[in-house]
Amino acid sequence: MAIKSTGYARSETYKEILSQGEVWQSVLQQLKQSGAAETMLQSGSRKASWLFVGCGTSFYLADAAATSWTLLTGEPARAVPGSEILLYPDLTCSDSTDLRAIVISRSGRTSEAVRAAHVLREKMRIPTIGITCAEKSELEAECDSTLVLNAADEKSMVMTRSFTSMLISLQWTAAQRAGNAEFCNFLEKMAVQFATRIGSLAEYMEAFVERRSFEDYVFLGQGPFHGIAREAALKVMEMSCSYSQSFHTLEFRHGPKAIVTPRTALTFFLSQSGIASEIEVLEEMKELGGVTISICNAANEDIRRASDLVLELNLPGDELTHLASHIVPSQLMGFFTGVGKGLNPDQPKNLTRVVVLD
Ligand code: F1P
Repeated sequence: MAIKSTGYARSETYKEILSQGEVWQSVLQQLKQSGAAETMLQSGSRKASWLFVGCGTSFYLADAAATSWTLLTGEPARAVPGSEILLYPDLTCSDSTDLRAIVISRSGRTSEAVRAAHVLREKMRIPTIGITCAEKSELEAECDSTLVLNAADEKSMVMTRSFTSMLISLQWTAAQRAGNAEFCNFLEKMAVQFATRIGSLAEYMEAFVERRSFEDYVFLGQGPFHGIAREAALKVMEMSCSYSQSFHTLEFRHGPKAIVTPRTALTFFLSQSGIASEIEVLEEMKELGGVTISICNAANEDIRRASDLVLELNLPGDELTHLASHIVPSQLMGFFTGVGKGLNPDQPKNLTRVVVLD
C-alpha cells in the first residue's frame, strides 16, 4: 500500500512523534524553572543506590534511565519491572543502606506501577519518587514526591514523546545531582538542533519502509543503548504487529544471528564507546545478507559501506546527550510499517492506553 495515500499526517501518533524536539525544550524549561528535580533529590546521602521501576515502555525507559544515572552520577542503579517488585520483593532488596526508588508511569494509573510504589514506600520503607505526565495521579498519591511533565503527555496509545521526555528529564536530574551543568546545557542545545532534523529523518524512514518489507526486525544496542533497542523492538511490535526482538549488539553473534536472511531488518544503535566492535558486527550481518540500518551521531566510511540506510543525527554533546533522540527513527519505522500494512497506529491491535488490573 502506498504510504502517502493513507493520509497518515492527520494521525495523532505521527504529529506527536514530530513534536519531540519542541516538547523536550519546554520540558527542560519546566525543570529549570520548577526546581522539582532538586527537591526530589534533597534528602539522604550523596551515595545512594537506585531502583528504576516501570511497566512496558516505562520499564525500557527505566533501563535507559538507570544506565544513564550510573554513567552520570557513579551511583549504582538498576531497572526492575513493576511486577517483579510485587511477585519477587526479596529480589529487590540490596545491601545498600540508602536505597531509593524512582517509579515511572506516563498515566500514573498502571496498577502494577502504583502497587509497586506502595510496596516500596509503605512495606519496604524505601524513599520513592514518581515521574509521570498526568496530574494528580494514583502514583503521585503513593510517592514521597512526584515530577509531573504534563507538556510531554500525549493522545497516542503508544508512548513516544512521553518516553523521550521522561528519559531526558531523568538524565537532566542525574546531571544536576552530579553537578554537571555542561551536560544540562548540551541537552538544551540537542533539543533545539533535533527539532530541525526530525522532518528529514521522517522522510528518509518513510522512503526506506515504502521500498521494503521484512519478516523479522532486530534492534541492537550496548550500554545505555540497550534500553533504547528494547523500546524500539516494542514500538515496531505495537504499531505494526511485526515480529521484533532486541539484543546487546555483540550478543547477537552468540546464536541469534541464525535468523538472518535478506528479509531481516537489523537496526544498529551505534555508540561512541563501543563503535569499533559494533561496526564489526554490522559488517558481519551485512555479509550474512541482512538489511542493515545504522543510527549514529556521525557516520564513517565503514558504517556507510555496511549499511543499507544510515541515519546521522549530528547533535551536540556526548553519546548520553543523544540517547533519547536515537529512538525516534524506530518510532517512525514502526509507524510507517504499520500504515504500510493498512493498520492504524492510533488504534494498535489488542492494546489499551493503560493496563488497570482488578
Ligand atoms: C505503560 C504501558 C505502555 C504501553 C501501553 C500500556 O503505561 O505499558 O508502555 O504502551 O500503553 O501501558 P504507563 O504506566 O507508563 O502509563
